[in-house]
Amino acid sequence: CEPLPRHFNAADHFIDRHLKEGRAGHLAIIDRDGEMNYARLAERVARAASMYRALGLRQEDRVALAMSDSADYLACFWGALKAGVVPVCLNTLLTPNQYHYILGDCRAQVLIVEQSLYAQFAELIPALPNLEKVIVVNGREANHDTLAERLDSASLESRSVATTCDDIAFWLYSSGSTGNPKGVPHRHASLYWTAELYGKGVLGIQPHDRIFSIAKLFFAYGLGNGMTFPLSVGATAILYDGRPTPAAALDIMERHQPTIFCGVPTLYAALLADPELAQHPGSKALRRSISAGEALPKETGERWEKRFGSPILDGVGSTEMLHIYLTNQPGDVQYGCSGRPVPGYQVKLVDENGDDIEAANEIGEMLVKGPSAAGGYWNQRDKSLRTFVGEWTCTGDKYYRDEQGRYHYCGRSDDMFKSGGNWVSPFEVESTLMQHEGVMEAAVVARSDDTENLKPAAYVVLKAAVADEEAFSRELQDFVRSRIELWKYPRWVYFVDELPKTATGKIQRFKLRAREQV
Ligand code: 3SK
Repeated sequence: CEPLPRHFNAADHFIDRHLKEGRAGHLAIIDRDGEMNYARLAERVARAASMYRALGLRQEDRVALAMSDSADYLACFWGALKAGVVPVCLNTLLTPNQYHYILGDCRAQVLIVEQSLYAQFAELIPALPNLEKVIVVNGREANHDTLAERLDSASLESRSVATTCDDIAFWLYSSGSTGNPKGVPHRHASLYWTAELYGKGVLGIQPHDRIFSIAKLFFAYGLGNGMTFPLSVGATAILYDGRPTPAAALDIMERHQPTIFCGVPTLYAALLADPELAQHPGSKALRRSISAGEALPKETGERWEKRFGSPILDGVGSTEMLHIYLTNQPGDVQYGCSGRPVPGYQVKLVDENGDDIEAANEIGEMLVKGPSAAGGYWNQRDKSLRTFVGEWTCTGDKYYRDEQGRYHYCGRSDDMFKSGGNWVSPFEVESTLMQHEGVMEAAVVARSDDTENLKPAAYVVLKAAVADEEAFSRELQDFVRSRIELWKYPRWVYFVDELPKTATGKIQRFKLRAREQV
């Protein structure tokens, strides 16, 4: 990778550059309020930058954004970077307790909050010693200013603060499966690198593309897909501020004809299970679909490709690495595996002693190295030391590499277990269960049998109810037994309506492990 110049402000690159390079009239955003071109977006960003200065925020001060995906979000995010202020992007699905923790942890001085979310914050606001000002978006609450008033009365700030490429640009919070979320500060340069290496390098994004991301902008996956990738080339971001249901996704596909669709496995599966999809025209312009968050079941990829004519590129990323670093690539898709490293990133596998695994087909923990890695967690020395080891970031995922150099997911390091001395990858059992036509989703965990030995137990969401659950669970057990090694078949099968998941859609197996019986 060519190094970036020392002085680099990402707002110059992603926003103002388009005016200098003749793309002022290109369509930047389609959102709840209509369309906005790059000239208008740059103006809103400039006004937001002066709004922050007028609020008394200085370089490196933090502003918390609890906002829906919209042009207002982009104005507040990029205006902050332009002013050297650091936005902390809040997940809009959290509880007041979680917001209390995060706002205390990041010490934001200003909170910009969507009116529809205000009730979650109302009682916390007086109890946060660092919070000086609240601005409400898309409505009015108490005696707080509204974003519209603030932006309309702000002057046009054309200069960006002279940040360096290594200055912290923004924070995300990584939810993890247990404990409090961890603040992950990211650099200005990291935004540039994810867009160059994955957005351009893998997706081949072009100025005429229209991108629609099911994942919201406050997720690392959504931030790249729905914001930095389109803005890196002067393309169009289709932003949706509602719940990302299959019906909403279909409606947006039809109305706005995205060329690139960024989904997650559960949504792809739900779309394919939706009887409306069979008749639905979807987007005729679709040329790329991508998936991350969880491993994409093979059948989902195959069925989607058959239905829409273009493959799903399944990839793996993390909040710590900011976006995808391992992926299937156009022309090199093998469903059921995570593909190869994105050019510009390196991955390696290590054994329990931390020694590199060179041999093919041996399972080890995956570490990744690349220019978009965070430097550590905020205020969490022990967790940072365990995760960020020199130039490498530990992923907590177990993988093996096949003879062709493709990486195959085996499960979270914490989820793998030994049964009778043999390794069980819950992911492998789940993938096998999902090959059964009646199964929508499955999660597998270890459970002790009468002899205190660990055996696989499966929690299964069915596509449709079955008349005889006992007979069907035997059918599923036989199905798995006939496809993978004998010790891996689930000794217990529980039918559930849904699986416990994090806000990012990752299955919380620890919650299932804690259950005695469903
Ligand atoms: O969960 C993922 O796979 C992911 C992908 C891209 C960016 C961020 C994340 C967490």
